[in-house]
Amino acid sequence: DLIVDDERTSNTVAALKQGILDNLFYVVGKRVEVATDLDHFTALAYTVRDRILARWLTTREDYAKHNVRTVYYLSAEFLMGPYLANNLLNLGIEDVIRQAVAELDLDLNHLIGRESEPGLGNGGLGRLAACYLDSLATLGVPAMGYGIRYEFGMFHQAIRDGWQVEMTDYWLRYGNPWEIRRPQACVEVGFGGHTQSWADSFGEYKVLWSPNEIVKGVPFDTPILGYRSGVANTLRLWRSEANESFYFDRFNSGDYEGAVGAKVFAENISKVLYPNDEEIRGKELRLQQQYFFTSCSLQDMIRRHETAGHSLENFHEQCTVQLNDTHPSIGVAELMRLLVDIHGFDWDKAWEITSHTFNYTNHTLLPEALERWPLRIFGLLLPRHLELIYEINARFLTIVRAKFPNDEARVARMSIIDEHGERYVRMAYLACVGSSHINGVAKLHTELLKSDVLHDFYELWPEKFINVTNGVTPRRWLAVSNPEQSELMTSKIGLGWIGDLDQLSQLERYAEDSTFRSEWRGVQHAVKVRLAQYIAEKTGVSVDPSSMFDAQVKRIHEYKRQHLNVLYILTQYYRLKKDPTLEISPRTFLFGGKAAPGYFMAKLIIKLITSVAEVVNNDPEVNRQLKVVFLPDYNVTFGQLVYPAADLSEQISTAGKEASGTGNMKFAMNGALTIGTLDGANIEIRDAVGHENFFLFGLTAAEVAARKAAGYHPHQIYESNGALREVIDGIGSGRFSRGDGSLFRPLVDSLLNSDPYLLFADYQSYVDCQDRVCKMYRDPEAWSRMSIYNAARMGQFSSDRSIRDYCKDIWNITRFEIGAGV
Ligand code: 26Q
Repeated sequence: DLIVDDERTSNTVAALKQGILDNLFYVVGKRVEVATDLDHFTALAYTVRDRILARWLTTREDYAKHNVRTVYYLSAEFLMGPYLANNLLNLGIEDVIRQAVAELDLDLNHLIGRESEPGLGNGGLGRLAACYLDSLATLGVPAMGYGIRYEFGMFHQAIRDGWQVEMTDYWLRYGNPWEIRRPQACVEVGFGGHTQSWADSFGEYKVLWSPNEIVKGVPFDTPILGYRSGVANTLRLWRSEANESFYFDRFNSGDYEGAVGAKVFAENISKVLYPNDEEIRGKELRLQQQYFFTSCSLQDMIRRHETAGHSLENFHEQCTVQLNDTHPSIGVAELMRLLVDIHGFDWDKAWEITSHTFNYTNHTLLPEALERWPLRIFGLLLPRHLELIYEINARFLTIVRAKFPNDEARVARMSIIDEHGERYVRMAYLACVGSSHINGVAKLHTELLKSDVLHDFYELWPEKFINVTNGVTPRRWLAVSNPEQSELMTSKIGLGWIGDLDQLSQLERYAEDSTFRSEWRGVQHAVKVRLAQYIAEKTGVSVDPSSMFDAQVKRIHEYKRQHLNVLYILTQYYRLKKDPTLEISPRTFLFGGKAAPGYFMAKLIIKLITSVAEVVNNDPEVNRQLKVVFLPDYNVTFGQLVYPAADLSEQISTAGKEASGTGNMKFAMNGALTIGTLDGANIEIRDAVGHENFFLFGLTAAEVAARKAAGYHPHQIYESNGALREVIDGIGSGRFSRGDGSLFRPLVDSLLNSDPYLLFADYQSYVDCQDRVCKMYRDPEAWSRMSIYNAARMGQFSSDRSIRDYCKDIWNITRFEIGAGV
């Protein structure tokens, strides 16, 4: 036998150096003398990949031996972030690599910084998928992520004249050393056309779908390492390409335009990630993307299942599919099509398999964000699926009528087809009907799904609903991003916390140890210096690392209320203008986040932040106590810099609007204190860290609903609160926009007239709470104590816990024998 994992891939410094030089020469094709940083990064990445391959292939064989269920995580987004540092940690070769690289006169941190991140996601939902892949591999769960290999990921954001400008993200420009193209595993996906039905010779009803276009899906695989588990799972992303025979048929028959058109159609599908814009409805390409990757993935699963020698009848026993929101929910109809039309199953058996295969995770409470597709568009693109959905719906509504007789209003409310006015397919309802389990992503969110958004479905199938609170991976978000704090923690409690975050509780006793607290502050300061340098380089603004770092980084959205944060900044600004001798804790307000390109109000909020920053930072009367920084192009890489450096984490959404939040967890793990509302996972974080270690303000979700029901009048609050009035008048008058009183009018008018996210109702409570924060920061001992308790009590917010919950409550996976301890 040929041994591939031999001395060529051993982890001695000498072998690693040789590996880097070999890869530089044979793969990158450069001599050392002319190699750039990027060449060195690429050679290093290949050297690391060489050390992943053996376990990647072995993992597959091990899973096959154990014959356990496989989890397929279907997601339109995977926001992976850079791989190199994470792979080094998970392999356990960071130290030897650092030395090997140093002996080649290179700097590892510098090379790590050369990697451009695959930003194939918008925000929380895509990043959650990435954290879950990390935990699945760490726990040794047989799992595969399926998604789209977008050629252009999330746009890059620049700030010009204070406004957001979008630029394309060509992340593949210099190649991607982590992926392997697998052209032999390609599949075909049809679009458009028509259906024909007939009775076959046995009198059975048959349907043939003849699509107009056939597109090829080509998989690109990336290994996903577990943390020291010996496991490497796979992320399989599909790229759409022209189907050659389909293309040449047209070409040869003289239909040149048709041939070129087909090629353009095919290659367009995986071209670009959609930002989660306000008005997405009717974007046909988005539906094409969703069907494309879902169909590719299901066909691939069936092929793998059959190749392993299993019968399709047992599909749901071997495979479980998690739908990351409704984006892949067309899979319910697609699996029915594959089973009934292609594999000849009868309806009932096919439905048994399908409905036991899928599970659906919901990520939103905003009714306007629930995905629905106009019937006309849907029927033109997927005529067969629409027929199947009608049939699924008819049978489903029979069940509704049986359980709730004489309640046609309920039937209309629950129908998968929305028949009020223009007709739509309601994707969340399709997902609910086709899934065994439906889960929310935090306790409050799941309760609100049951009582509100999906209440009718809860009444029909209460047993389907469960909660799985989100989590984040402590590997990337602590061990990789915050080496300073990690080292200090490890020096006291050992390394075990990285694979078992509950062990952080052993830090609790150090909260009362003043020596440790002072070490804790030393670490925090060092990390802040690191961020301050970066800010100076990127923006030219100098910030004081001993000021409080107050951070709000997340997508810009009215419900997340970045503008409430601004109202507080301006409140402080006016207080200082009136009394320059006022003693407050110097604070640096850090903002980061992208606005959807078509979301005008979000873009105006960015302009407001940058405008306020310009005034505040240049006013010598206040700029020793207040600094405001908007950091352009917030992404995973920058997140890794900012979470560790924050003293205060802003989690200030209107209660009942943020499904969970995950940045809240990343901050708290890194020792930041939270100022937050009782929303999403904030509630569980506060219960975990202790109410005395959390700055709470604002209305509860129930109070928000009651205020709205009673008739909410923001103008009355404006009239009766002098400080608020001064701030709003300042913004409205042009004081922060060089005298232009019209610039922020839409924002001010929206607040005064409707204020849909209740900023005014929460304003005073927020200001009072911020004043408590200020006071507390002046007592470093008390602050550090609270900070340590926060970090020490975050164990349950590891994505390892979330994945264990999914295994137990949804996927019915009870054995973890592959990874553990290998
Ligand atoms: C839908 C249709 C067409 C185009 C885009 C979209 C689209 C894309 C992305 C809709 C939504 C998203 C992303 C949603 C998201 O990130 N939700 C967040 O999910 C997190 C993980 O569960 C939660 O923590 C956040 O509370 C939730 O806002």
